[in-house]
Amino acid sequence: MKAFIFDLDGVIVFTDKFHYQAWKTTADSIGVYFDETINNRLRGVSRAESLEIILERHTGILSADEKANLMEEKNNIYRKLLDTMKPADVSDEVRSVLNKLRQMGFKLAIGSSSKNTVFILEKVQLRGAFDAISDGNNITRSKPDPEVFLKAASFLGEKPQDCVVIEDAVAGIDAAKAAGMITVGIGDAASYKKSDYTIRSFAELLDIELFKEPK
Ligand code: B16
Ligand code: MG
Repeated sequence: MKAFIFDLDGVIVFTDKFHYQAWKTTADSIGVYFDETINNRLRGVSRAESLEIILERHTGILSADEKANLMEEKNNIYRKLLDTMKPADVSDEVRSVLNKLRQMGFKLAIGSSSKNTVFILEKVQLRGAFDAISDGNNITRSKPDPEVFLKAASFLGEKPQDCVVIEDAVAGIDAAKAAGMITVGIGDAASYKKSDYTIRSFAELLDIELFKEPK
């Protein structure tokens, strides 16, 4: 293994509560029912696809402009919430594991669907922890398509088969497998059968026997 590619939301930081608040306000503004169960379906899914999931409960038809306005409204609310983030929002455990992996000589990258990746990393002072960032701004197809992870490997100058992906979303594990990478599931993805390895805490990443055959 030469490199580790980390998903952002649900792995390094936990911004799902902010996504929820922002989508809830936006859904309320057009009278569409939205709750935390529906919010769980938005994990790892792009902004545009998230809106389509929310609009499953909308009776009328919205134009492309109306949808773009709703996404902008949601993102403005979300960015205000992200603006409250600070370095303490990343655990010492996460920082310590990233430092240890780097000391061991591994390259580190982010592979996220979010277009707010750099903003978030700067707020929590982790921008410098990664050698490359592949995110929602450099892809045309979102997870489960492998594009975001293949671009991350390419930015790092590594072959896909030499990369390990750490993901919390089922769509993210599918994307990493489609890219030919080794997968580590955490959170929701810890119980997903396509995860080659599962971890219950971030620190367990250092205990995985990555050089043995996966289960
Ligand atoms: P944005 P990840 C994903 O981040 C989130 O899990 C998902 O809920 C969100 O819709 C998506 O980013 C797009 O985010 O609106 O900021 O571009 O898990 O891929 O790091
Ligand atoms: Mg995620």
